[in-house]
Amino acid sequence: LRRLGELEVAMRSGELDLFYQPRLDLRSGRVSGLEALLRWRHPVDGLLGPADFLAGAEATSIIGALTSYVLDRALGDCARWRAAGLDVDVAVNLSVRNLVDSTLPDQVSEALSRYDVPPSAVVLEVTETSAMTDPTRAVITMNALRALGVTLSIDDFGTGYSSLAYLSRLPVQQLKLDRSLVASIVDDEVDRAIVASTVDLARRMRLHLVAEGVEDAATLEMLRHWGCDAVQGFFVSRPVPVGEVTAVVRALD
Ligand code: G
Ligand code: G
Ligand code: MN
Ligand code: NA
Repeated sequence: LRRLGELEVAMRSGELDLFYQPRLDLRSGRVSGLEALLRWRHPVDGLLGPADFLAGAEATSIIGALTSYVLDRALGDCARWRAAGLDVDVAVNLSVRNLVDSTLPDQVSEALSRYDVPPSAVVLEVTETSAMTDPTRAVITMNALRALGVTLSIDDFGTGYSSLAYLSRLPVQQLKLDRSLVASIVDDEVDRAIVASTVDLARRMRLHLVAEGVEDAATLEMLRHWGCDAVQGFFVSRPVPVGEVTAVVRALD
C-alpha cells in the first residue's frame, strides 16, 4: 500500500516503463505484433512487475489513470515502429475496472487520433474472468471498442470457467491460450488434447488463436502442425525494453 501512493507519482516522474514481447505469426514467420507489459523502475526496490503493484491499483480508481498512461505510451511506440517500416500491431492489457469505465472507448479513440495509428494496429486484451465479472457492462464497453475497429482478445483463455460457446458471443476476434495449458502439451496427453481441440474450434469459429508461454521448439512445432495462428513466449523472445524492439523484430524477421 505504500507503493500505491507512490504509483501516481511514478506515472508523472517517468518511473513506469513498458516492456514489449513479440508475437510470432506462424504462417508468415514474421512478428505480427508486440504486447505491452508494464514495469516500474522503483528507486528503492528495483525493477518491479505487475505482480508487485497491479492488484493494489486495480482495487482503486488508479487503474483508470494507469491504463490511460499505458495506452498513450503503447500507441505512441507503435506509431514510431510503423513509421520505421515495421508492419506490427500493439497489444494492451485491460483490467476488469476498465471494462466498466464508460470513458474507455473515448480514451482509445483519442489515442488513435493523437498518434495516427490505424485501429487495426491495436489489440486490447481482456481476461476471461474480467469479461465475466459484470458481463452486461463489459459487453457494452467491448461493443463500443469494437466499433472503433480495434481487435479484442480474450487473455488467459482456458483458465476461467466460461465455455467457448459463451465467449464466442462476446465481440472478440482473438483468443490467447494460457501458458499453463501450452507449457505442458509435449508431456501431458490431456493438455495436448485440450490445446489441439481448441486450435480446431478457434479455426471453425473464425477466431485468431495465439498460444502464449511457448518455451521450446518442440512446443512451437506441435502448435504449427495443428494450425495455431501465432505464438508468444520465451522461445521466441522475452519481453524487452522499448529501445530493443526494432532490433529484436528485425532479427526475428
Ligand atoms: O510480465 P508479466 O509479469 O508482465 O505480466 C504479468 C501480468 O500482468 C500479466 O497477466 C499481464 O497481462 C499483466 N499486465 C502487464 N502489463 C499490464 C498492464 O499494463 N495493464 C494490465 N491491466 N495488466 C498488465
Ligand atoms: O497474462 P499475460 O499473457 O498478459 O501474461 C504475460 C506474462 O507472461 C508476463 O509476465 C510475461 O513475462 C510472461 N511470459 C511470457 N512468455 C512466457 C514464457 O514463455 N514462459 C513463462 N513462464 N512466462 C512467460
Ligand atoms: Mn496479456
Ligand atoms: Na495470459
